[in-house]
Amino acid sequence: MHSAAGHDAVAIAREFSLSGEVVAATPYGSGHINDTYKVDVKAAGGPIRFVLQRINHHVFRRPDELMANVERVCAHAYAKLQHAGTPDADRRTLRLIPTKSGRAWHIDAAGNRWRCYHFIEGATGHDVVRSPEQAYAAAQSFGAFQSLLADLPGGRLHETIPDFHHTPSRFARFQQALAEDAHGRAALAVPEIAFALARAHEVGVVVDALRDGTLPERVTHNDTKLNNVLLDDITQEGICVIDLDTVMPGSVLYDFGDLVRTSTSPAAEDETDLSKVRMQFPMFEALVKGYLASAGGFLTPKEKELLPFAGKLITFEIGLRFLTDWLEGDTYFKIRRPTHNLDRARTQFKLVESIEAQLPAMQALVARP
Ligand code: ADP
Ligand code: GN1
Ligand code: MG
Repeated sequence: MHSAAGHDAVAIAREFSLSGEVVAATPYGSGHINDTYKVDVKAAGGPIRFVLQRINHHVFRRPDELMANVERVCAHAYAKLQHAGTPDADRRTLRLIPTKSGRAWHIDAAGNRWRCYHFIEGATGHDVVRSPEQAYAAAQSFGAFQSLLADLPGGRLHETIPDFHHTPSRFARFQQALAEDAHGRAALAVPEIAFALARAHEVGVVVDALRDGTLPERVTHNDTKLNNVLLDDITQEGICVIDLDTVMPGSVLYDFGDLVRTSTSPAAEDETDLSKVRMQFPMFEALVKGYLASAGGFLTPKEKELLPFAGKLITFEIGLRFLTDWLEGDTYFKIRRPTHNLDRARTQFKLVESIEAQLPAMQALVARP
């Protein structure tokens, strides 16, 4: 079976050691970057499922370094969970399935890199938050993930996308796209462009502090959107952090911030009715509680103090990236309609406004002993 993208995912799946007969491979999930397939396998003990992914090598220019990171992260996390006697360690971290020739990933004839994971059953990644309990669970999981990787051996991880969360570089790229206006689209985004330009002075807060040492570098996830943690379908507990492509050195503030971006508004990331977009304080409260429950032990006072601002900063950064991609002609994020990236940018900026209006209250909450 060939997918819409033209890949024979069944044939690729058969390259991996899947202990049974591959019967189908179906496009799966709502990620913006990689191609993900659910693989159905007929095994002796009954049907089992796997996840097969093609790494987007236009986004990840050094896919072999990326896979080396993922291999190290999965192995370390799994070993620690097992060592701690975690009863369901198999569901608590991604585990790579090797290829039939014993490699951690497969390279097809066209040079695409493919990997295969065990399927985490009975858990779901949500695009929109539905309850403070979900927000708590997501934040607790990402804090636990950071904690698990704090003692990762083997030296610094590769930077899979250099300057990924360097907000000033993202701003400079936006300015360049605006100056070029290669597709004549700037005229259609006048208020959004003005909104972005008015916030130039704030973009350096985290990277400046990382550079002068007032914030520490840690192993972070860097893409902590709500749908990158699977929550148990019955208990809603955080089960497994996924999407490990951007795990690399960074600031925990961008991790916490992306939880604020994706887990406080009742609207989808691409909602076009902006009246629905807002930062809901009870969700923020739950995020702080969940995050401090697992990360509170290692955060510095400055990291803690900047948690609310981080929510605003990354929502602005991702809004800028969507706006830049719109100006550049939609070359980066997958889109499903012509104005998709502009719609996404508008939603992010509306959320930035809502966070700005509530920032003093958010800061007061975090400052409480
Ligand atoms: P992308 O980088 O495109 O966002 P992800 O790694 O987040 O790709 O995977 C896309 C979707 O596939 C996720 O949102 C999740 O729903 C699903 N998924 C990924 N890995 C697994 C897994 N091991 N078990 C179950 N579902 C998974
Ligand atoms: C992309 O891969 P996915 O869909 O989880 C993007 C993130 C953005 C996010 C916006 C490697 O994440 O940085 O925050 O879209 N990933 C990459 O939804 O650029
Ligand atoms: Mg994802």
